[in-house]
Amino acid sequence: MTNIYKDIIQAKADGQKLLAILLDPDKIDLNSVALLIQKINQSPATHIFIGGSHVQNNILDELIFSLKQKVSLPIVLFPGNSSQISAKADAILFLSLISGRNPDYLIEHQVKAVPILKKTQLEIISTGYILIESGNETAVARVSETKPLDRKNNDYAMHTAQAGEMLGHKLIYLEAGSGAKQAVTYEMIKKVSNNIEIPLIVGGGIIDLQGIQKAYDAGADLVVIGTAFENDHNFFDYQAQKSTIVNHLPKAFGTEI
Ligand code: 1GP
Repeated sequence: MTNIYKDIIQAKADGQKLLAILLDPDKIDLNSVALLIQKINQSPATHIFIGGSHVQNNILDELIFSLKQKVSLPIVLFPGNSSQISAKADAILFLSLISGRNPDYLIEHQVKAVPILKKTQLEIISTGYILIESGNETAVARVSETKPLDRKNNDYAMHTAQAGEMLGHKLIYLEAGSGAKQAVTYEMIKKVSNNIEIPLIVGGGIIDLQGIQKAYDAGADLVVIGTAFENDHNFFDYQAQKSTIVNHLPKAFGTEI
């Protein structure tokens, strides 16, 4: 059994920021996985998340197997539903879509996942998942048939996160949705992170290094980058060259870029 959650807690206690690259198996060509692996290893990522709203191919096991040959980062499932579980990963964000009011995504998919999870050694990390309105309809909103929270109502987002914490979730994931036009506001990140004890993940629509840095400054403990890296595997190289703030980056970025 891995200790991924314990490590996240430790990083938070040490003030170390974390960065996950999100891989959507639907958009990955197994033939070019060598380049993907090279770019992941050159990046400042601390975790790999794997998932998507409607993963349809069945390359999940094979992809994780290939990654594990050459990448030492923890591989964490970030599933859209119970069909996206692979025993080959290290952990799973066991999500409940607490911003939504669709029982399927609050509890039904989780119940269906149990018999599958019981046959694995995956570390299960209970996560309150909060979708925030972001200027365009995202795949999560479409697939889950839920309404995102008002991006200006920081108090309601905070109360939702606090309810998630009180219910026993171990992480809160503030999500604008993959490819979001607008990321979650820094004010909202600050409000939520200042008012929960558990670590805060932030993702959706973050497309540059400044966006990552600002999310950290606002209180995000772990930032997720999906689309920007998916569109350009050199994302972190260019970003490092372009950035004038690189020397001020948190420890997660180390000296590798
Ligand atoms: C999506 O938070 C992740 O669930 C990442 O979003 O693809 O916009 O980076 P992006």
